[in-house]
Amino acid sequence: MTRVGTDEIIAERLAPEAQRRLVAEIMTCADAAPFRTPVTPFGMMSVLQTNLGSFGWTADRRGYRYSATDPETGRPWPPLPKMLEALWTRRAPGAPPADSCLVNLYRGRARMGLHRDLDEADLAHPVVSVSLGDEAVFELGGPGRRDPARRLRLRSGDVLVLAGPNRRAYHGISKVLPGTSDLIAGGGRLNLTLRRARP
Ligand code: MD3
Ligand code: FE
Repeated sequence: MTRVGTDEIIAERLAPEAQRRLVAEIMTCADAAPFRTPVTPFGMMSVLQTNLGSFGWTADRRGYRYSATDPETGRPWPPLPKMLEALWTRRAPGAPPADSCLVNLYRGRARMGLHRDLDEADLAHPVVSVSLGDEAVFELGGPGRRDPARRLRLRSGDVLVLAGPNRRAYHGISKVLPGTSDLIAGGGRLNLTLRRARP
């Protein structure tokens, strides 16, 4: 059986100074597009979310979609910080520019159940994710809900690239380990997912 090595998913770890700059930029953006608790057809999520970039992932009791405006404010999402544009170009060479960054904030016992990300127009483009703050247990399975999952510890600054078969894999965050980082004021974990949502 062939197993993909961890190095093929975790591409790099950002330096502490870069992590601090990123958190400051994200929190400033969140003043204009505040974090909210998403409600989905399946109930309330435990993470807080907002978005950056041309399109943001939004949910309500009827379903999910990418939207050019924040349904809470009616305004466009804050622009993608230059740092994140550069990270996308470095880690997704050849793909069109990222047009979306979903920001997940895990506080307390927040987690994210197993799911797949299939709302983007072209699943051939990778997803690039950045973990910041407290460590998390990440589960990465296969294309079927019951496929065996690998369990990876994500640490602050880890940059993941999900491409190829992993792009369609079930995945989730089974727990966040409180007190493992002091990067985020008040504790918790931030996750940024950079994507090309539109064709
Ligand atoms: C694997 N976020 O926002 S990041 C999500 O830590 C999401 O907040 C998690 O799953 C988090 O949809 C996991 C790593 C990640 C992101 C996107 C993926 C893994 C992925 C898309 C496809 C496959
Ligand atoms: Fe996901």
